[in-house]
Amino acid sequence: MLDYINLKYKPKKTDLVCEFYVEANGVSFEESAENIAGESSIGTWTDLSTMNEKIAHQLKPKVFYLNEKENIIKVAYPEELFEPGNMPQILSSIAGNIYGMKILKNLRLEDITFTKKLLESFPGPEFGIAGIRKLLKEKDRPLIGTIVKPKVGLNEKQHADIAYEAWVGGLDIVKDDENLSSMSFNNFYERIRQTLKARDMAEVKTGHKKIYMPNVTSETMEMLKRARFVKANGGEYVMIDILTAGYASLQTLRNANLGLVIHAHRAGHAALTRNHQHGISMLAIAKIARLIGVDQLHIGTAVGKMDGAAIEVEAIKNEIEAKFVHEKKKQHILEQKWGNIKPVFAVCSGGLHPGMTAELVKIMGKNIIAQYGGGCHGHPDGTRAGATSIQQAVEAVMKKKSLPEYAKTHEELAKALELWGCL
Ligand code: CAP
Ligand code: MG
Repeated sequence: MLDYINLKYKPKKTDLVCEFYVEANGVSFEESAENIAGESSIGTWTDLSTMNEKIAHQLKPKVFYLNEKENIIKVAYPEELFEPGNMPQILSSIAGNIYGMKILKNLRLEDITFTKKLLESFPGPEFGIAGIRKLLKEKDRPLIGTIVKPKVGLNEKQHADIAYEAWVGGLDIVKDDENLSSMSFNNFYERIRQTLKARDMAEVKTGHKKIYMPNVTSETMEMLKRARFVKANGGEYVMIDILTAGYASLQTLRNANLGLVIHAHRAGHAALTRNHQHGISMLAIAKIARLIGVDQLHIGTAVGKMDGAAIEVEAIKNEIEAKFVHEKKKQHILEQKWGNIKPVFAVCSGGLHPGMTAELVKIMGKNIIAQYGGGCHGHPDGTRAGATSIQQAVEAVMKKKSLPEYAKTHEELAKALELWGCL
């Protein structure tokens, strides 16, 4: 073994630093740390005749922090171990083979701190929060949207009609669901044509900017073809499922520089993030996505149907004491100053209805995109009324009025609050 533990070592600016949660299996905590550092960089299970002083000296990572009580280690990796601008390579190192080692019972990559050189090797978001607010001409309030529901099953015309109802009802954004791409009953190209036409009509009718986020998730060549088609038909946005499509695919979409806002859905993230003893934290995923260049990212709601404690969800977005991250350091990953890398808009979605809006804004702040799927189309009077009830809920929050109070003079909101037991 190369003796990777050096508790006196102070990470350099040229070191990429990882924080891992570690549970050893039949070996000491120190031995597990040695193996993590080795297998994620230059080592393997035995000493090597092919190893030389130069490699060991220049590329050996250092385990500079060991906290057996809290199961935390920190490793500083020289940045030469990583190819700039290649996220799959970076993750094949620090989030690769190490998960399969028998000497570990559990392993979770909690956090990554990239170096300046690596940060600068990725473009980050093209638009970011400021660019999106400029596009929508909305400076202050949360942006509101819906997902056309049912997730799949509607044909192109039904999809476009429902989108129109949602926009005219008062929502800014309509998006496809994560599992809607190009189906036998709903062709991508035809859906885009019809839904963008519906968007134009809704803009004329309301006098407001409206956004459609078509899901271009597919094989990479086809994905680019679909994204270019969106652009050619006057679309401003695309959506991609970043985990199932993969980071290389996301890089392809971003690096194509199509001038489209990128909405990142995180379907499948919980396979990595949900078990707090194993996998990859959402915090780390958020950093990766921001660096590659998504403009908007699903981070959870804290109040809706999906798992994710308020403190954890908030920590990804806001500057707070993040209890789940060890040593209680400040985290504000999406909006943190990262050189020229723009801030990412946090998307809160999953099980939201108008009655949750005040609590959501209290936890997450106003700089969010709130999406209501069932919470819009589940309204007793249909999609348009559902959209209006959401708009009214946001209005109430902005005017600092309680939702039940505001509902006294706003029928759509009243019906939504009644349906979901908030009156
Ligand atoms: C929301 C949603 C999103 C979830 C994913 C859905 O719909 O479209 O996919 O938000 O969760 O299908 O569930 P509802 P997350 O409003 O009807 O729940 O954002 O946590 O990744
Ligand atoms: Mg969905």
